[in-house]
Amino acid sequence: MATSVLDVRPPALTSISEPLPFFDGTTRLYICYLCPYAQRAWITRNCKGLQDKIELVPIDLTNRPSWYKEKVYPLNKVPSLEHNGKVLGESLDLIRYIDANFEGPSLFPSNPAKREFGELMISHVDTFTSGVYSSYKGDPVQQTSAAFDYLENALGKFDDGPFFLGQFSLADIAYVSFIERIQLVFSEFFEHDITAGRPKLATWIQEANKIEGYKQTKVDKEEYLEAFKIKFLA
Ligand SMILES: N[C@@H](CCC(=O)N[C@@H](CS)C(=O)NCC(=O)O)C(=O)O
Repeated sequence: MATSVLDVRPPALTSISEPLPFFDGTTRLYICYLCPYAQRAWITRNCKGLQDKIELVPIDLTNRPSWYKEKVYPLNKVPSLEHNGKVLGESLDLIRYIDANFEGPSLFPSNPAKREFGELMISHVDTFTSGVYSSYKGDPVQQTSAAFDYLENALGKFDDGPFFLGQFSLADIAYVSFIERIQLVFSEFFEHDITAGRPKLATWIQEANKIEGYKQTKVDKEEYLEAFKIKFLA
């Protein structure tokens, strides 16, 4: 996996930032540093070694440039990818698109059993995240126990590596930015370690943290927790 390029985080563009020269042949990935959906596409770009091929364009979603909605992505969300004269969105579609349409190591195995399980895990991720997010209004530790046990169990499916399909893949990328945030929130606000009694999940997180292409995308803890407080606990 391509890992070694050091990525400097460019400053986020705001409402006073000049429009970019859109559709000039540059491939651009629009993200927000706090957004777990955008982070999926960013990790995929890094892990394929596309730092020089896909320019990272961070947007400040709290003060976004009006040209983003008008000229780039009418849905006004991140992530979006400007590529070959088109703009594509939806993080789970984008990670597949980046994997399939750019050079670099494949992030989805060819083995049919692994592909099938990978599809299953990717199709489950929205159920997982919405279950966890909705638990924040109730008793998160108790209400999410089965959801984390499901992941622990899934991590036992293949034994040729610590990830869902053995090696790090799109299936892990679908989850990792969310688990990162959920782990922070559970530890900070609910004094709970989501990996307690779940050794495979603990190893998965530990091993993901060794992947440079992911490490470079990790959210700023203080900034995220502050934003979380405003959104979920206010
Ligand atoms: N389903 C979309 C969700 C993207 C999304 O909701 N992104 C948030 C930031 S985390 C966003 O852009 N929100 C801006 C808005 O809704 O105005 C995906 O997977 O890409």
